[in-house]
Amino acid sequence: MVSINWYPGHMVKARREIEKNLKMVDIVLLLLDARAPLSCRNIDLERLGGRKRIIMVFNKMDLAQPGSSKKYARQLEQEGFAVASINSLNGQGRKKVLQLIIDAFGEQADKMRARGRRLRAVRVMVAGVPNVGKSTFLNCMVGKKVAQTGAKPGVTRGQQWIRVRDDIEFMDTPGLMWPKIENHTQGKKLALLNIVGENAYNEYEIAIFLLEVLKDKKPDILLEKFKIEDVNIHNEELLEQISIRRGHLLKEGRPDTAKTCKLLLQDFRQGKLGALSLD
Ligand SMILES: Nc1nc2c(ncn2[C@@H]2O[C@H](COP(=O)(O)OP(=O)(O)O)[C@@H](O)[C@H]2O)c(=O)[nH]1
Ligand SMILES: [Mg+2]
Repeated sequence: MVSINWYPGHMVKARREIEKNLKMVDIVLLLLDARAPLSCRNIDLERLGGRKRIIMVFNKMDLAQPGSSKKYARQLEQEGFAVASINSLNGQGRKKVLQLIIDAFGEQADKMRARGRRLRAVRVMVAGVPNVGKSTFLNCMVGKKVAQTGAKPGVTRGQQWIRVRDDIEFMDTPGLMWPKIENHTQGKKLALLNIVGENAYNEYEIAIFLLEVLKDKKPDILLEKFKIEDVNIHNEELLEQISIRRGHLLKEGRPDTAKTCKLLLQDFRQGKLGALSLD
């Protein structure tokens, strides 16, 4: 099992903050990593949302295999969620997300109009696991830099609304939530996606897991990029061969597998192994 060293204090605080913020929004937009949307889900948050509309957005679509994303999008749609995919780095898919927000607010907007009330902008809270791209997504939706990306979650300032259009505003602090880890494989996926924090897992174990995924889904990467002749060998041997092919050697000439593990994880996370889905 990937042992996860959580900090319960932070988790409790984050949950309380989400609960408080939920009262102020119409819609929760749950950001999921398109490479493992189901593993990033958080039933706890879905419950906290109560009867509020939840929109599921697969972020980092550029890094996922389209067939896999489609399959899970359909599955979530069958569960009754609105689903869209986006690449927050270039804005691909942005329009559909805006449309889903307007659609999800439609019924409530009609009610407000019927009661003769002035229509206000729909309020949206973005939520998701660490590193899923909440800040990047917010900046993408707004069209300018309003949230710091790649940084550790910061201290919450006073509540502010970020206007995306006249009819849509986002809460400026995304709801940070930790994934609920139900099993060993999910834990490994979340570690590989850089969601659980590097102190919580063993790089060797996660790199071996990545090799297994590659063997299964993209053996071409092993054959062509790493010049492996036969992928049907033991994982340890495969790792050593990759070390040698990439020139990761210790002084005595032995393969430096620790270095290779680190770089394999980095390559995957930077998209250098191409689109690769985990779920
Ligand atoms: N390839 C790709 N990377 C993304 C996308 N969205 C965010 N990222 C990257 O994911 C990392 C984490 O993003 P950030 O917005 O800081 O995540 P947060 O912790 O959820 O706020 C950063 O390195 C972003 O550049 C995307 O759609 N595609
Ligand atoms: Mg952030």
